[in-house]
Amino acid sequence: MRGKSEDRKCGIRLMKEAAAFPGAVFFLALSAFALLTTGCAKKEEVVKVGVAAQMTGAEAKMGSDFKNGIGIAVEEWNSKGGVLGKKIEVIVGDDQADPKQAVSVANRMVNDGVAGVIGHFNSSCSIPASDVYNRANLPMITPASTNPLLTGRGYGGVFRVCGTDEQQGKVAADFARTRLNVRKVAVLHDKTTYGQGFADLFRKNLGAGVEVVYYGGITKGDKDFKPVLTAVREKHPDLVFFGGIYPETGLLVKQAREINLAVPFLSGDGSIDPKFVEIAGEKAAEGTYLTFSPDPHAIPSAKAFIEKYTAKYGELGPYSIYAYDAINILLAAIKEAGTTEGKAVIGKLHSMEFSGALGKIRFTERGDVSQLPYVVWVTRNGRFEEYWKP
Ligand code: ABU
Repeated sequence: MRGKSEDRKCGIRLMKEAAAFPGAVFFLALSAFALLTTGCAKKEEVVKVGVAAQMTGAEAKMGSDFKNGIGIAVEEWNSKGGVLGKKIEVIVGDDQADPKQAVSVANRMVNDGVAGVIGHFNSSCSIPASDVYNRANLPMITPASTNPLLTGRGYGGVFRVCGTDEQQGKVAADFARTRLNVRKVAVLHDKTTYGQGFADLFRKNLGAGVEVVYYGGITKGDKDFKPVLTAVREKHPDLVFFGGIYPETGLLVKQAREINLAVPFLSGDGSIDPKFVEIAGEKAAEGTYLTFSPDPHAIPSAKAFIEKYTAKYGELGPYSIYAYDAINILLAAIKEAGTTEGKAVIGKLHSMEFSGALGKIRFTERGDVSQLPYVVWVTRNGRFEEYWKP
């Protein structure tokens, strides 16, 4: 019989192994089998929870941010005995920001017997994966997927602790029209569910006084955006909006400056990460606007988590604290339900009010948070600071 501290070590080792390789859930299954046969962990002795996001590739920073926030929460729960009298084990799934991989990860999570999943990051992954979780009555809470469709299909067990692009698109458009007083806007997106959806909601909310002089998609993973930026420059916009994630936002901003397209850029929550500045370069990134929720450093209930996170991992990732709240809500619902049975846990998630690091969280019938404001941030000297509130 192995001791409790050894069980905990096993859980941490699984997480590290899983994060290190693409197709991590498959690898994890092999690792788990080996551990079971050596007696390191017995299936019935743990409650498994899943974290699913891109753990490898250009956006891997976002997956790490999830994993780090969840790791802190699970350590806290395990130090107090776990949940339902069992230790909690985190199963990591690498969806590689790819919708097909996300479905494969979701199936593996179901087969592995997790009690719920925190994830995914990309709306284009969360939406198809949620079909799998819904069929299995498995609760899913995304920290970061903002596309409205995710919670718009009547799936009772799909939740998010972030806002939606309906909110974010309106705030971005109000800012462009009333604060920047733009008259001509170029709208770019990365052709993903999130990127194009956000761009379309931004465009919809601009109103009649603002002309969209250029609208088009770029391809994720491409490295040369100068042809599209040259076409944008010929339309003389006052502002370039981009719906997408920081690897492409960084390159777009950098290359825009290189071809003397000097107008401001406006993007959103998928780009507000130090990696954006690293890719664009501090000089090119200066003055870029980004919509996101308000600074958690100003929220008293977030202080303890932020201190713990920064001491362990360095700078807080944009969605680390959302992942922390999401796993805590899931574990609190399991505890209140007194079981890991999916329908019972989902019922608790709908009825409970949770005091999280970000404040009080209650889910609407759709599974959205009842309130989450957006503000506009600006990039100054390589850092992000709050700039405008609607
Ligand atoms: N919300 C930012 C990026 C994640 C997504 O919704 O695709």
